Amino acid sequence: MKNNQLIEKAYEIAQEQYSAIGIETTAVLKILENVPISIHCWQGDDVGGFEKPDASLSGGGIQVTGNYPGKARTVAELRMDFEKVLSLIPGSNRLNLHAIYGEFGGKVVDRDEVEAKHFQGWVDWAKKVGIKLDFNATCFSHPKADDGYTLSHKDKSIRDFWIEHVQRCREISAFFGRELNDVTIHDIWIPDGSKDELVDRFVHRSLLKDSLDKIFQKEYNPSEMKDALESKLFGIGSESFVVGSHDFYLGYAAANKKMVCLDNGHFHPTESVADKVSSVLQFTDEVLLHLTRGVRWDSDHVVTLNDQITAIMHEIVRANALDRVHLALDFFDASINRVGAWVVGTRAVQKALLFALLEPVEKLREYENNGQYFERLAFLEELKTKPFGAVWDYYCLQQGVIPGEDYISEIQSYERDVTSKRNS
Ligand code: RNT
Ligand code: ZN
Repeated sequence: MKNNQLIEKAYEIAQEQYSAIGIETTAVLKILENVPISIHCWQGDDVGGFEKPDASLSGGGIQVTGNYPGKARTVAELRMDFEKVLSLIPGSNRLNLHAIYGEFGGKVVDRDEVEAKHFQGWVDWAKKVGIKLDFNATCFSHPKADDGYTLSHKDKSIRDFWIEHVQRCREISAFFGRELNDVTIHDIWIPDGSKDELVDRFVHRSLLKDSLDKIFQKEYNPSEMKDALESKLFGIGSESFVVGSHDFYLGYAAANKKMVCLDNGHFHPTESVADKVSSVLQFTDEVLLHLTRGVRWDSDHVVTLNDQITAIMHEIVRANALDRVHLALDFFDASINRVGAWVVGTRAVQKALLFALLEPVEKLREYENNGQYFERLAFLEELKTKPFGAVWDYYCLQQGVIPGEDYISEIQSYERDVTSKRNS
């Protein structure tokens, strides 16, 4: 039997099995198809960007490891690689850009000079490819970030420089939103913090608050752009103190009607980001997630279908909050094929979401409400081995995307024909 026929046959059986527990797979696949994943551009070139001079990852509290050959060296190569990625993942997804990825025409354009025109090419391309865009200010990899502070710097001129940058990035975000007819989410993450013990915690946090107030003075139409604030627990070089902590941004977001960005690499490893969804959504309308895989620390490994990601998706679905939670990716692995890394990570998130959507929540809730806790536990265990892989394969087929592991050879040919020919 041909592979596709096998997939269809397996799906028919899976469909019946899910139907028996009250889940209609066709309806589930319709939902899945309409949940976009905001795919980060920076997996394609190790967070390098296209500034002149090169914005190499420094002064930023983030690190990329690995030197696998074939990384995108130009905007054209990055777009080409990303189009390859899009051809291998189902659904309609988004591209998440950083300010250092503009087209600066070989000129030195400092961060306080970035403009919408530097991103016109991305907008034209996005229209052509049919995707929407998200955006990020780049407050790292810059001499003015080298001593570890940006928006909370004690030197006003440095603060003002970064305020100007972020204001411009919000403007660019609104431009994306208008041009592409869909809200662009602008995420602010800053590396500010200290390697060693710090005395002036209060001062830095009040400076950050003040900078944010200035940044948000200009209001944008929420159909064009929305703001998110991303916290962190620690970084390389900011082990003892991070200005933009979770408490800080959660407070700021709740008081100022912004959303927080929860990056699941940015918490203590035993802390559950899944558990935060139902708390945060009581006080802010929406939330942005940066999905990643921290191995022992915030290591930004490629997302896989693991307990953490599955738990997050369960929480979103059980809270009926798919329209209030924005899913974005944040990992960068330079030690393996980068296009492959992108595809593995995106598909893993989509699989986790499918897994969560295939859960008969009502039945579980009924057990819970009746105090039938053994029944709840047993059912949850059984759900783990239902044939969800058959539904996933069928979904890929239906979306015109290679199902199963057959996409590996697609990436191998792309490597052979394209990326391996690039000298870095
Ligand atoms: C860093 C944050 C942030 C970055 C990107 C590149 O710790 O997670 O989201 O990874 O902006
Ligand atoms: Zn992040």
